[in-house]
Amino acid sequence: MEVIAGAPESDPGAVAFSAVQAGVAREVDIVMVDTAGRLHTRFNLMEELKKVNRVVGKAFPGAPHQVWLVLDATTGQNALQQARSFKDAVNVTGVILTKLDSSARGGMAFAIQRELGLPILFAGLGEKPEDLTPFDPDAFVDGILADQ
Ligand SMILES: Nc1nc2c(ncn2[C@@H]2O[C@H](COP(=O)(O)OP(=O)(O)OP(=O)(O)O)[C@@H](O)[C@H]2O)c(=O)[nH]1
Ligand SMILES: [Mg+2]
Repeated sequence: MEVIAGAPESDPGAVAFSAVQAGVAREVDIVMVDTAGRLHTRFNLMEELKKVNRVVGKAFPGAPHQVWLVLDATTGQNALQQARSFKDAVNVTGVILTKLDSSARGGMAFAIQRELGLPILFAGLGEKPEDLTPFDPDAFVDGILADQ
């Protein structure tokens, strides 16, 4: 895996653009753009995110093919409002729900699906890389019922 990073303070859109260009030139299968977390209420940062989304499509028509939103399960109900804003801004296609290990609020998984119509792709169950696991809805529901 190769990492393309910009200098500190460089424009995230420009970094994403050159990363996708490099990916096309090197004929890689996947380019992942990891954006910094931000509050959905910060106008400028949301505009910056939209720009990243736009420019990767200029570097490779049709990109981004997927947009994943990482949500912290300990955030509770407020996470839904956040998710709505991100979905409106950059057409989110899927969710990664982290910190399910430290939260009794797994109920958010149902709300994400019901109110946003977005699939949960991965669940975070701890701090190690292997704790990020494909989300298994059946096992998740069984786990909740077993806790009662
Ligand atoms: N217990 C637990 N800790 C997690 C989980 N996911 C992430 N963390 C921890 O949360 C902290 C922040 O994780 P990051 O992956 O840096 O979060 P991020 O969303 O990339 O943050 P920014 O890039 O700063 O926006 C780290 O200490 C992680 O180890 C999880 O599922 N469970
Ligand atoms: Mg990060």
